[in-house]
Amino acid sequence: MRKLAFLWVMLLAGLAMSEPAIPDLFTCADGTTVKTKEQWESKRRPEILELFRSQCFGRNLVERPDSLKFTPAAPDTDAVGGKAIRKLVNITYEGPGGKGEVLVRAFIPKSSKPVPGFVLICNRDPVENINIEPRPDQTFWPVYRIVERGYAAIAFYNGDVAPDKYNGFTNGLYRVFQPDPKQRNAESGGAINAWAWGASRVMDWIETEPLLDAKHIGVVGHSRGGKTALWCGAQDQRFAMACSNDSGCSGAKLNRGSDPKSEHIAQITKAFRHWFCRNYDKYANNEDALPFDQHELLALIAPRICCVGSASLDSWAGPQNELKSCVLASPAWKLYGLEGISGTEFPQPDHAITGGRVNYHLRKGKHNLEIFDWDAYMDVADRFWRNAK
Ligand code: GTR
Repeated sequence: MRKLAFLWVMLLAGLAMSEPAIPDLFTCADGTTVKTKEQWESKRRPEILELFRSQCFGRNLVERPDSLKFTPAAPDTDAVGGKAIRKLVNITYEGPGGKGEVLVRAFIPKSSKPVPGFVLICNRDPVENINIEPRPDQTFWPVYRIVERGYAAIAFYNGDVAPDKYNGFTNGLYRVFQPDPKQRNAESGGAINAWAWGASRVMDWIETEPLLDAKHIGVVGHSRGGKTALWCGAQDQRFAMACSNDSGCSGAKLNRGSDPKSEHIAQITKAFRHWFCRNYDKYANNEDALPFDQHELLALIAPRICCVGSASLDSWAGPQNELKSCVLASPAWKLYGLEGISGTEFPQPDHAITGGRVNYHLRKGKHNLEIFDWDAYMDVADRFWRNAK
């Protein structure tokens, strides 16, 4: 009897210690296994996208609206000490609930050919961080640095698309396209989905701008903006690169894999109800029931470039589990004969794992977007886009 009890205790302890199974990237819903990029593209990729749509970020109210217009908000001017041209563009759209407007700020280095660049989804105070008159010392969006390195610095404020607060989905994009919030359901998109939609509308403008090289544009975001950059890059294959800075929970960080210091679905869905679709609530304290994990979000970016940046003092975002995601996502790049991440060992602060199309860096310091992070993303872009500049 005692022996039996001992065996039970051992078994339960073993179960508690074993890591919950992380969904396999290549196992389809019907149990078949992906072996080629054709199977990935036609079957598994759409399956994973659909899971993130229906269970996490939610669905779009509209795709590209017919009413979409781009209007200069001011005449173009010289900027960055004469090294760049500043363009301010209003993106407008209309729906049954009225009009919406997003202001794009673009600083494009003067060049004889179309310029590659980065779109920042700015989740911080726009006056402080994406001012139309940038200062040389600003770091969250270091326009001077980006321009000096030969890239266009493009940004918009996420709050122009949808507010970053829970107020019943009655403002921004929701008000324009679904004035009656009672029509929402468990799969209706939340704010992250709305902001990602906004970044795609910025790409719609970029495609019309002859000074920009639309084939070499990265989407960048920090924290909630980083989750958004991944979701945008996953869906919108026009972005050649997606950069997640300190995105953590529901961004690059695996949900499974023990990391008690990091944020989990229960915390994020409680504190930020407006970010996700209601179905996501089902997975609070119930991660094992999730039909996906975050490595699959990264894998949706293949074969394009994916960058994940963490900070050494940002345990809330779970740096180790962000790297694990990169490792588990990498087989998607292999299907294309390309290298995903080029190493698996957790780096020292201020070091990167770089070389393949999935790149990871660990900046020394706190939760923030800094010059070190931008340089890491631009180093990767230099490697792949040298001839584009
Ligand atoms: C935190 C949140 C994180 C992260 C961060 C941010 O409070 O828990 O998921 O997104 O905000 O966006 O700054």
